[in-house]
Amino acid sequence: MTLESLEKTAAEGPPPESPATAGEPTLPEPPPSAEKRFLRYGMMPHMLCPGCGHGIVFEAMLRALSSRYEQLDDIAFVAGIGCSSRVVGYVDACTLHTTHGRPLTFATGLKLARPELKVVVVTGDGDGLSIGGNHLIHAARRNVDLTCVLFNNEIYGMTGGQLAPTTIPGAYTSTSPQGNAETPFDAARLVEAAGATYVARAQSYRTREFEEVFLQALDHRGFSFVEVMTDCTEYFGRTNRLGNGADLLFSQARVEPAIDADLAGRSTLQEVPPRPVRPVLEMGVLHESSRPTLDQAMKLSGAGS
Ligand SMILES: Cc1ncc(C[n+]2csc(CCOP(=O)(O)OP(=O)(O)O)c2C)c(N)n1
Ligand code: SF4
Ligand SMILES: [Mg+2]
Repeated sequence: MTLESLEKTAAEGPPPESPATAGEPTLPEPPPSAEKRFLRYGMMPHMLCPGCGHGIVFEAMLRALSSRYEQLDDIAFVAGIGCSSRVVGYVDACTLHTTHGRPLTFATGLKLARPELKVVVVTGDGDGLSIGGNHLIHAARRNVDLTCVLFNNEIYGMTGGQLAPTTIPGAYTSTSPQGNAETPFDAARLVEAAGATYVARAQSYRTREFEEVFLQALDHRGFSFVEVMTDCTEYFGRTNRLGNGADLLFSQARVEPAIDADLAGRSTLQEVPPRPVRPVLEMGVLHESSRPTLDQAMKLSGAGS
């Protein structure tokens, strides 16, 4: 159903009763919610699995954008390849679906050529930290004036659940059938050390906080990075027997000691099996600083003239 037809239905009210439903109460379809204004209806249905954390984060992104913008004509969304990267195709804005691991290179060129655009890169932990890891640290080092949102589901979702550089120790994946023996990256701290001037971490479990740091990142001048913990129900969840999408969200909450204590007494909470153990992660704004952006530094050196 298109946005226009939704609006038309909402304005006209319910269709006439058919004999089968005669007598039953019918309600008009609700008007589209604010964040749905920015959906590309022609791209529906989307390809995300039921319960996938990426959908929760994507909806939160749209909600944050709709709280700030009437239209998205001055924002360009750039993504690589992966289930996370795929979501930019569903935003009604300027979008660029690039090659695996390279969204930051396309985005850097775009920002230098069209400085008036706000550029937002959406990447995954495989896209941004494996094949694209080198581009990520250099974009941070150069302080390119853009926002990068990295959806970290600790696995390669799109290609069948392979080990990623973010997979937690002990986790089973299709390429670590004995359990992961490697030490994962701390994406946020890596990017901070490389020179990013705004770094935050959020969870799909608490979307309001994600929306807040996402908007702050958009306002920041320089390389802003938001790592958002999400869950792949199909591969990470099933392979590690962590339950369904809701169970996975609870397991995210339990890496925060304060929330864990609050949830521990609730009988509805399904116990998370002991392996793999999710590490306690710092959330919120982890770093904020200011220094010349790549375009400013180029102008100062005469390279950009
Ligand atoms: C050059 C190249 N190598 C490998 C692939 C296969 N590939 C596509 S997506 C992907 C991993 C994506 O993982 P991530 O970025 O974490 O996204 P997720 O699906 O987990 O959201 C891989 C290896 C590719 N498309 N191109
Ligand atoms: S494979 Fe995993 S990451 Fe990809 S859409 Fe399904 S649940 Fe989400
Ligand atoms: Mg991933």
